[in-house]
Amino acid sequence: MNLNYRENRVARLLGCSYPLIQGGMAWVADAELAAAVSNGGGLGIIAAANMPPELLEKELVKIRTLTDRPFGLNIMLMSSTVEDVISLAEKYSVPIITTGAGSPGKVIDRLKPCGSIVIPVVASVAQAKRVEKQGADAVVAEGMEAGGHIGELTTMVLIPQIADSVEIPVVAAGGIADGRGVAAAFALGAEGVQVGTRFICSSEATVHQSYKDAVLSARDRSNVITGRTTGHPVRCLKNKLTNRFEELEKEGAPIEEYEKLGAGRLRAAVVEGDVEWGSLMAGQSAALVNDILPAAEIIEKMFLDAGKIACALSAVLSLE
Ligand code: TUI
Repeated sequence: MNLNYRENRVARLLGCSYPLIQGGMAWVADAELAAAVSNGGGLGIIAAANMPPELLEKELVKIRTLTDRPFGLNIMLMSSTVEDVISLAEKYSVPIITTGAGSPGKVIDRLKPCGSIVIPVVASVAQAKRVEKQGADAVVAEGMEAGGHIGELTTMVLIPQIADSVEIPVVAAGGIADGRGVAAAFALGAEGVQVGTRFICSSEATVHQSYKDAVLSARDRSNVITGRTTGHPVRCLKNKLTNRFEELEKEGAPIEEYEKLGAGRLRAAVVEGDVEWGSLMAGQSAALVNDILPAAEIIEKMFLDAGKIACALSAVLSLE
């Protein structure tokens, strides 16, 4: 399919056919998924998360055997291994870096001189303005519909405010899982989208089948945010683990108790398929995900549908 994205700043910046970035989902976003997204015309992302550096290095070597297209690395700034991750990004000349969960100044300073494009994920106008000043090439504006660690604003109100506040391109994230979301994001002022949850249910995601099934059966109110009281709000699918977190929050339990309960829980969900006591990070868009498809088909359908919506809207919204 040939879509006219040559005029799009995000597709040009990424060197991709489509202005789409795959979310840097911890444990989910490995070389297999990232390569499938990149081969499908989007930007595949490997999530460094808290991965031991030697494992991350294997993923960086592996992706080059699976695709020759551009790919990215997501650096989770709260991780204790950030320094090692930056060194690996340098060593393997990773073309594109996204960051999350913190201020990316150090990453921009170290990796831009090596030729990497740096695109921080932010959740407020102030953060977007700050990263632009620090030298970011674009920004992912993530609404609280997203899965995992989130801010407080919805995609609907965050995207237009950030689009009005910065000159660099804005990529919308949070709640986008189909062509309707893509069209809405562009209507709000974004020039690209970041999509996470939808790709949990791609054929190439190596996620445990039970995790995929949990996303497939999610409904409108299947999500919950825990950790507001500890300052680290995280959106997951409801299960025994989130119920226990909520109890701890009501009791005002000490932070060590949360940490003990949460340790290793995301890996348990993704790798072992523990859907009761694992951390099933997923966005509100899980309710929109009803099938497992190859990543390339997901991307192609999203943009085909978005284009149809844009045409239909231009007829409906044009003045007489
Ligand atoms: O980072 C994410 N999502 C994540 S990270 C993650 S791993 C984790 N697990 C448990 C607790 C916490 C993290 C799971 N999901 N999304 C991008 C994102 N970044 N959302 C919000 C932010 C953010 C927050 C603060 C960006 C910048 C920021 O800056 C703080 C500052 O000092 O400016």
